Amino acid sequence: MSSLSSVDPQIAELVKAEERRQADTVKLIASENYVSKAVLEATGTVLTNKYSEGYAGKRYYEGQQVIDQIETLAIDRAKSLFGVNHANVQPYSGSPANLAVYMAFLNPGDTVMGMGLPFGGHLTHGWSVSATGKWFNPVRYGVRKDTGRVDMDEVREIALRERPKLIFCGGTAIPRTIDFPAFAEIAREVGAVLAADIAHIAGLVAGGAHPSPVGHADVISTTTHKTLRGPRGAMLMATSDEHATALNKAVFPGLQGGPHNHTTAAIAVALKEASTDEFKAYARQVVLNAQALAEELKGRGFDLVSGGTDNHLILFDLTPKGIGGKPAAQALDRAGLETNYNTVPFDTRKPFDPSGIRIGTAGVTSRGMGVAEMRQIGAWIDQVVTALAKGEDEAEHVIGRVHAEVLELTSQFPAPGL
Ligand code: DSN
Repeated sequence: MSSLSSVDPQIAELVKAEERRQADTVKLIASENYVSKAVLEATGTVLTNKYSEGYAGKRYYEGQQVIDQIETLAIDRAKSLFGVNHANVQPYSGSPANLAVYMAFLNPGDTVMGMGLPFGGHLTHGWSVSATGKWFNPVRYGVRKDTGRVDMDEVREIALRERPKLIFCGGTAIPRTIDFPAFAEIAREVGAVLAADIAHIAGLVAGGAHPSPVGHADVISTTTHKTLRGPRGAMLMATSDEHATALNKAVFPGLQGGPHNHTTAAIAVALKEASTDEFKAYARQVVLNAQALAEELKGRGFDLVSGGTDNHLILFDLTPKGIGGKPAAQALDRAGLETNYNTVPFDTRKPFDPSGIRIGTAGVTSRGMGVAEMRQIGAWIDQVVTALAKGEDEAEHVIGRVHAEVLELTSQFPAPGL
């Protein structure tokens, strides 16, 4: 970063500080990962200088000789990796991608059905504070209180009653396998478009560690930076060509201007990386690690939503431990264990001070950590949380000790790209 250091040493120092922080921390945020050096390099290229409104072969600016090739490569790699006929790699991120799905299929006021935010859905699946909940008519499904899992009979009942035009499955805090065929059957029965939001599990789907929505969902929306381990970006895909034009038009000119070409190139690189056997092994290990960590936490008396996990994500309720999710997440962060506080289904507390914590294993698995390290991390989480429940003084001592041990562990597992 020699140019950055001389032009803007302040920003250069802050970037270095963030790099150090990421290296020294056990990243357990379920939606984050570490991209490869190749992905980082692609994002920092001259492609950022170019405007390319439109699509390959039909742009509104000249000079697309190279950009067209890059975007076509990204599209072809997405189609081949996920086994779809159509891919659009231009959405800036997950929320704009989902908004494009509304733009393609709905008119303002139409009914959309999605998982409620407190149950693990996403804001853009029709939650009240989102434009999607204000401009459309949202109806919601959740999970059963006794199982912590989606009840497909209940989903069907709501769909038959409310007749949504669009149904979202998937979300941000779902530790269990999404039953795409069952959602597809319900969508067909009520004549709705089914959108599978696989943002969290895209890498697992690509690596064969979670069933694919291809052949079931009409549209598949995903970010590219979570388990898929690409740059911050998103894609919209469709099994068939039927909806290709509507989706493309919704992204541009419906919602966006010029695509971020440097991101498109980095998405292409990430998709190439995700098509390797090494990535398949990574995806399997992400799940094995999450299951080992879940078992460790369960054995230590943690209340896991749905009792465990089928994917990369674990959600637990700290109510039985006698503290809230926020103070626990803050204490864990001071110990070098980075998580986020999260609502749990039927939470009686507010989203900014909820009962739960959400963790995931995509980042730690990218560093090469395995089951033994997951057990250690589970023990640390328990030690910090238990100490915090006893009071701040007790906690400070334990946090200091755990932090020193975390630094020792992270030094043995260098993160990709750093
Ligand atoms: N912010 C993402 C997550 O953490 O799951 C969803 O948008």
